[in-house]
Amino acid sequence: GADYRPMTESTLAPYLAGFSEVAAILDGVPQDWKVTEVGDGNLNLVFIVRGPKGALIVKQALPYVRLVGDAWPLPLDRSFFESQALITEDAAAPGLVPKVVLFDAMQALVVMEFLTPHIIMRKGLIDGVEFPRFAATLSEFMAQSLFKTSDLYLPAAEKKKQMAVFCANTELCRITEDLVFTDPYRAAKLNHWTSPQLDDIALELRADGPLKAAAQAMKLKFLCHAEALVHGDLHSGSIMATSTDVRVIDPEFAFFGPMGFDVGALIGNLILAYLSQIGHEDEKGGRDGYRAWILKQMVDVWTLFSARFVELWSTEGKGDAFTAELFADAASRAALAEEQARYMRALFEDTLGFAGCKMIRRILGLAHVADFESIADKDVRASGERRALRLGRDLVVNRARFANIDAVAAAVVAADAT
Ligand code: SR1
Ligand code: MG
Repeated sequence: GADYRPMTESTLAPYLAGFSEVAAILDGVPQDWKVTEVGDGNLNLVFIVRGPKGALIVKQALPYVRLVGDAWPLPLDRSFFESQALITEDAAAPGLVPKVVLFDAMQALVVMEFLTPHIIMRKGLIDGVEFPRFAATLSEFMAQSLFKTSDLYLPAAEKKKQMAVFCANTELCRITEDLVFTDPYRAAKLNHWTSPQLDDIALELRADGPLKAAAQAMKLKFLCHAEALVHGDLHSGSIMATSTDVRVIDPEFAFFGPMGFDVGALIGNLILAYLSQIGHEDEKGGRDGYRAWILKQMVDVWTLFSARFVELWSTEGKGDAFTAELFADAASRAALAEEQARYMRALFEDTLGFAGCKMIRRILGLAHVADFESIADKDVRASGERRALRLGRDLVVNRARFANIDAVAAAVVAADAT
């Protein structure tokens, strides 16, 4: 809009002074508020505002992709989708996302709860930090937020109403469609990788017919399987954690899509964290214990998520799909259990396919991850990335061949040993 202006550390406090709900949390007067811009993501401005009594986060959309610059315009309304998704997720999974204090459409800005002393989980994964509440929290978050926005829980009309809100998040979906599912497999201008170490494998994957066909099958699911409100960017940089608390942040890519896209993003990023440990060994010796912790999180998060999802379906399945009154007798309930197992198997295969796509895009596409980028020795970095590319391909192409999550864990260990 004409009145939109990107905030600065000087202009934010006077602007916020106009909102009593903000002033009530910060306390004091705007002159006392200390504002620091801390955004290091790909898209937005992020400020911490500290007052005498409390602190808040202010996240403001820029009209372009921060990572690339103003040559790549991006709609400001993504902050609306982020605020709506946070509210919907908080209703489905209370306490697992930051509370929204204020959304201002004109300034494309969300004011929300400041999480402290939380750190971005990706940073913790690089530094070898364990987060004891990770698997329990993320499995609960995904089970609740995906189930409660699906046709298994919502009346059809209500789901369609929610879909109508999020279906306008087309530009952010478009980023994913291009950057995750297409660009890594073609000569896209913004692609880059550790060169020359990965030049051969980058070209090999671009010529890999079965991989390209399988990645496009995943893209088609992303485009047309409107199963639930997905976070849309659920990697370890979208998680903030301490030793006692874990929260999910940043759902600006939210839309109604395939559930496996969230679960796969999470699992793919855990695998990237695992395979990048080779670059983060410390002087005290190896990271084997930490590798084992990461792998256990991957197994636990799938195991807990799938069990919780089926439990919610069995106890709260009041949506228009699988109409509860059809399953009143024991024989019908047994048939329902079989169908639930088939559904979870399909979701598992989607999860693996999306995980593999996410791994490949973070190594050959535009947006990389600090897990690998922070490894100074390019040979070491590329050795881990090469393993991740091979395993990513295997997950996408052979997703139907993995018997269970333990088989995936075994493949991760085998990949790391090559
Ligand atoms: C141009 S935006 C690049 C990436 O950053 C976000 O975190 C999403 O993952 C997106 O694909
Ligand atoms: Mg983000």
